[in-house]
Formats: sequence, C-alpha cells, structure tokens
Amino acid sequence: MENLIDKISLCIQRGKIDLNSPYPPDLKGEKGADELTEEALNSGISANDILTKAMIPAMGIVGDLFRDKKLFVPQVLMSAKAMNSSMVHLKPYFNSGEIKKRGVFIIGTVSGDLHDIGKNLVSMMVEGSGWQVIDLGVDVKSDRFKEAINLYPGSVLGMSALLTTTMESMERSVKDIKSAFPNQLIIVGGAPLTNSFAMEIGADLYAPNPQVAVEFLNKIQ
Ligand code: B1M
Repeated sequence: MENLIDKISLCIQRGKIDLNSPYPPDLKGEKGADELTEEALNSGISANDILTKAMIPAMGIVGDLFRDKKLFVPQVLMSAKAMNSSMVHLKPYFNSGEIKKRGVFIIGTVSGDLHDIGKNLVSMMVEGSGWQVIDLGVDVKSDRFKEAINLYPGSVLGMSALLTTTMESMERSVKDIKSAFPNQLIIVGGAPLTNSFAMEIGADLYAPNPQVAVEFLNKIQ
C-alpha cells in the first residue's frame, strides 16, 4: 500500500498526470497519478487513504515549495493537473459521502477584476487540501458572494484582487458582506494587497500566497 501511496504522492509533487504525459521528462513513459489512483482503488486502498495520505500531503509539499519560491506557477499548474486526474477517480466516493470534505470555501475575484490565475491557484491548493471549493469566477459582485454565503452557511469566503482600482471594490464588498453576515470569515489575497489594508477593510486574513490560506483553513477545520 505504501508503495502506491508514495507513487501517487510523487506524481502529484512532480506534476506527472498520466502515462501519456511527457512531463516531467525523467518520468516519460511511466504511469501517472491517473493510472496509479485507479490501481490503488482496485487493489483495495480506500479513497480516503488516497486523499489523506497521498494527495493532500503532496499538495501541501507543493504549496510550501511554491511559497519558498522553489517551485513556480507552471510547475504548480502541472501538479494541480496531476491532482485533478487523481481526483476524477475519487469523485464518486465524495458524492457517496464516504469521504468527508473539511468544509466549503467560496472564492472569486472582486467586482471589476478579471485576473484569475492567482485565484485559480488558490482554488486548486484549497481543493487539494480537502475542501469543497465553490468558484464563482471573475468580476464577482457583492450580492453574488452573499447569495453563495446564504447557500453554504459556515463556509469561508476568499476574495482576490490584482488591481489598485479593484482593491476599492474589495473594500466595499467586504464591508457589505460583514454587515449582512458579521461572523463570515473572509480571506483576501492578491499582489497589490497588504496586511494592513486587509485589516483596515475588516477581512479576517491577508494571504500573500495560497499556502497561507490553506494553513489558516486547516487550522479552523
Ligand atoms: Co493585468 N495588470 N490588466 N492582465 N496583469 C497587472 C496586475 C499589472 C500589475 C500589470 C502592470 O501594469 N505591470 C496591472 C495592474 C496595475 C495596478 O493596478 N496597479 C494590470 C493592468 C493595469 C491590467 C489592465 C487594466 C490592462 C488594460 O486593459 N489596460 C487589465 C484589467 C482587466 C481587469 O481585470 N478588469 C488587465 C488585463 C490582464 C489580462 C486579461 C491581459 C491578463 C489576465 C489573464 C487572467 O488572469 N486570466 C493580465 C495579466 C496576466 C497580468 C499580469 C501580467 C500577471 C498577473 C498574474 O496572473 N500573476 C500582471 C503583472 C504581474 O503581476 N507581473 C498584471 C501570477 C499570479 C499567480 O499571481 O495573481 O498575484 P497573483 O496571485 C498570487 C498571489 O497574489 C496570491 O496567490 C497567488 C499565487 O502566489 N493570491 C491569493 C491571489 N489571490 C489570492 C487570494 C487568496 C490568497 C492568495 O485568498 C483568497
């Protein structure tokens, strides 16, 4: 069992998707996260073990390396793709309730902001750590965030902004949401933000990178 778990973990860390994927070059021609996950399930390893012993720790390692600038965006995207190819096999177990999600994380870029690369990275890392992610996409108005919060009580909300102009809409949205849902936890991130800005507008956490958001989420749940 350790062997397959270790192999799946390695594939996710290295971004090895499946047998046919040429990346990374030194693993060309070898099975990837896709085939190994199927093999693990067929050999009787539980979906929960695959998730908690291989996938989540692997994405944690990727997140740490990215935070420490030892991995970069393209490599993280490959890891996320490998994780998704594993996740496809686990989806039926999530749906049957055999695997419990840690919680619900709603995310979107704020009104007026179309930059979604950072937001997508955060979504993938949070999903990889065992959370259900509701991705509202880009240019999300405050009312849309509030609708989602209504649908998922107890969720955590993440907002991303990349423009100095959309920092203003982030401020308006955070204030609006906090006045409607005073206990709503809100994480904000994006290149132009600072911790003092995040605290001033009433957010609960400024996450300069996805891993800080993941660590916060995993502490509360
Ligand atoms: Co735009 N753009 N852009 N752009 N763009 C910037 C942001 C800019 C800095 C470029 C520049 O002038 N040097 C500048 C902003 C200047 C400012 O406001 N001070 C800018 C501008 C001006 C614009 C337009 C206004 C240009 C124009 O049309 N005149 C326009 C605005 C569109 C809009 O949003 N309404 C625009 C458009 C675009 C494209 C559509 C062409 C494209 C976006 C494509 C896409 O996202 N699908 C684009 C891009 C790619 C960029 C740059 C080059 C790269 C942004 C990026 O993806 N970075 C950017 C310049 C730069 O950064 N070098 C730029 C990589 C990404 C992984 O980082 O998003 O910071 P980032 O996410 C990080 C962290 O911030 C954090 O985690 C991620 C990983 O570490 N993080 C979170 C982010 N969100 C988080 C949420 C969290 C936690 C962490 O919790 C919830």
